[in-house]
Amino acid sequence: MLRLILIFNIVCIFFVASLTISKPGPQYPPTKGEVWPKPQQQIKEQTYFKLSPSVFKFTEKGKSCEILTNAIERYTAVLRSTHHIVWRHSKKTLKHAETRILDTNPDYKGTLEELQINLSRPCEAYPHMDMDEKYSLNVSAVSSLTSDSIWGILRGMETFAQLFYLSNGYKDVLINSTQIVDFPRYPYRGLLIDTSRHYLSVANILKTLDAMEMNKMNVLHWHIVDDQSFPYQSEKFPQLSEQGAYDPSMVYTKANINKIVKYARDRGIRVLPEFDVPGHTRSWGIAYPGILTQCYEYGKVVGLGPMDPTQNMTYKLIGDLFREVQDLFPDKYFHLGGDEVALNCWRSNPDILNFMARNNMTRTSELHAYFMTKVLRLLGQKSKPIVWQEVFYNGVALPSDAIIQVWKTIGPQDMIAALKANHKVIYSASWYLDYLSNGWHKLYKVDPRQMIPKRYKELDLNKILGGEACMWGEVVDDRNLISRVWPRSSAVAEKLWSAESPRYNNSITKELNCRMEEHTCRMNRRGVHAQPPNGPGFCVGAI
Ligand code: CP6
Repeated sequence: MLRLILIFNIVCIFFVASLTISKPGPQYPPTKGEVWPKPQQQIKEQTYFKLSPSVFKFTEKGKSCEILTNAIERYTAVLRSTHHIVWRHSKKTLKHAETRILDTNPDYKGTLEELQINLSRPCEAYPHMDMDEKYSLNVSAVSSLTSDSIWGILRGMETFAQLFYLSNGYKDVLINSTQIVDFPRYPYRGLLIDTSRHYLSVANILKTLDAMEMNKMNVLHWHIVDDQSFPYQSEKFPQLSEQGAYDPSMVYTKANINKIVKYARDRGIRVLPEFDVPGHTRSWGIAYPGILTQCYEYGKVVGLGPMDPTQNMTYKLIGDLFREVQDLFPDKYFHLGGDEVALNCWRSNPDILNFMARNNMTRTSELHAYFMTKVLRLLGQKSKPIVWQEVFYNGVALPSDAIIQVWKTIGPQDMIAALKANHKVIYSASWYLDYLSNGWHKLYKVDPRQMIPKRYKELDLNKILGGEACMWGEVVDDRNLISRVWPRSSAVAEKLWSAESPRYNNSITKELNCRMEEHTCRMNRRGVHAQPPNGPGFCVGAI
C-alpha cells in the first residue's frame, strides 16, 4: 500500500512538473534594454524616448580623437541597424504578449535627438592595466555621457546602445530615461584564444573583439604559438612559421597583427601576446631543433622536449624574437607561459644532468627557475611579465610587478599562495571554456575575491586584478569559436565588471536568465553568433 502511494506521488510530481514546464512561448522572455554587464549604479524611469535614426546624432562637447570619431561611426551604425529590424518587421502584428505603447501615452517624451559626449581629458594612445573606465550616462531631454577617459567614453557608448529596445511588435526603438554611474569591479577582464592548436582567421579574431567590446572585456590574451603550430610570422626568423605553421596561408603577418592591435585599441581592448616557454614549444623545433632538449629513454633519444636551457642559442633566439614581438605589441605586459614543462625530459638527458651538476642544481624545478630567470632578464625594461602559476611554484625570483595566472586549482589556495608572496594574480581556473560542462551559470557562480576566506584579513584583495575565460583551441576552429565562447564568456564578463552579486534564489535566477536572453539576442543582432543560453526561446532580427 505504502509503495502504491509512493508511486502515485512520483507520477503526480512528474505530471505537475511537466504541466509547469510545457508552456508555449519562450521560457525566459528577454528583458527590454537591460545592460550587460549590469551597471554599478542605475536609475531607470518609466518615461521614454523614441529613436529616429535620421534625427539622432552623437555630438562631441569635450576632447576628441580618432578613437572617439571611430566609435561614433561604429555606434551610429549599431543604432541604424537596430532600426532596420523595425522596417523589416513593420508589417507584422503583435505576438507573444507584446503591448502597444502609444505616442499619446503620458510617459512618452518624444524623439531622442542627441547624445552629448563630454570627454574631459585628452585620449591615451593605448589601453593599459590602470586605464580609467568610469563614466556617467544621463538619458533625458538633454542626454549626456561624461568621462575623464576615452576608455570610459567607449564603455558608456556601449551601455547607451544597449539601453535601446524594440517595442510595439518590433515597430519602435525606445529608450527609457536613465541615470547611470558605472565602473569596473576588476581592472583585468580577459579572454584567452589559442591560435596554435587551430588557426583562427583574422576576421574571426576581429569578430571576437567586437563581442568583447559588447561585454566590456578589456584584454585579449593571445596564446599565439604552441607545440602544434607556429603561426606567428617573424621578420628575424621567417623559418619559424615557414616550417612551423600548419599551412603558408595560416600565419599572422606584421600587417595582420597591427590591424588586430589597432582594432582592439579602438574598442579599449589590450592585446596581450603569449609566447609560452620553455614547454609547449615543439613547433619551434622544426626550424630550430637545436634549441629543444633531446629526451632519452633507455639510453636512446626518443624525441624532442622543452627548450634546452643549457644552450646559449636558445636564449639568443628568444631574446631576438621577443624584442621583435615587443615592438609589435604596445602592451606593457608580455606573457611568458612557463606552464607544464616536461621536467622528466630534462631529467632523462645526460648533458642536462651534467649541466645541473656543474651549477649545483639537484632538482629540475631549479633548472626551470634558472631558465625563467634568464628569460625574464631578456624582456628588459620594456615589458612586465605575466606567467602561469608553475613559474611561481618552482621558485623563480619574480620581480614584484610580475603577475601570476592561476589555472590549476578551482579553489582559492593558489591565489592565496601568490598573494602571500605579495604578487598580483589573475584567476582563470574556474573559467575554462574547454569543458562543455561549464555552462554559463556555473561560470557565473565564481567571484575570485569572494572566494578568499574572510580570515585572511592580511591579504590585499586588490592584488587579484581579475580573471580570464580561457578558450584553448584543441577542438575549436573558425567554425565553432564564437558559439563556444559566447555567451558563456558574458557570464565571466559580468562577474568581473559588475558589483558583487547577491546569493542565487528563484527570482534572481529568473531575472538573470531573462537579461542573458536579451543580451544573447543583442549579440546575434550585431552579428556575433552566440548560442542560445537558456533552452527554448527566439531572437528576432539576428544577422
Ligand atoms: N595549453 C597550454 C593547454 C593548457 C595549458 N597550457 C591546458 C591545460 C589543461 C586544460 C586546458 C588547457 N592546452 N599551453 C595550461 C595553462 Cl584542462
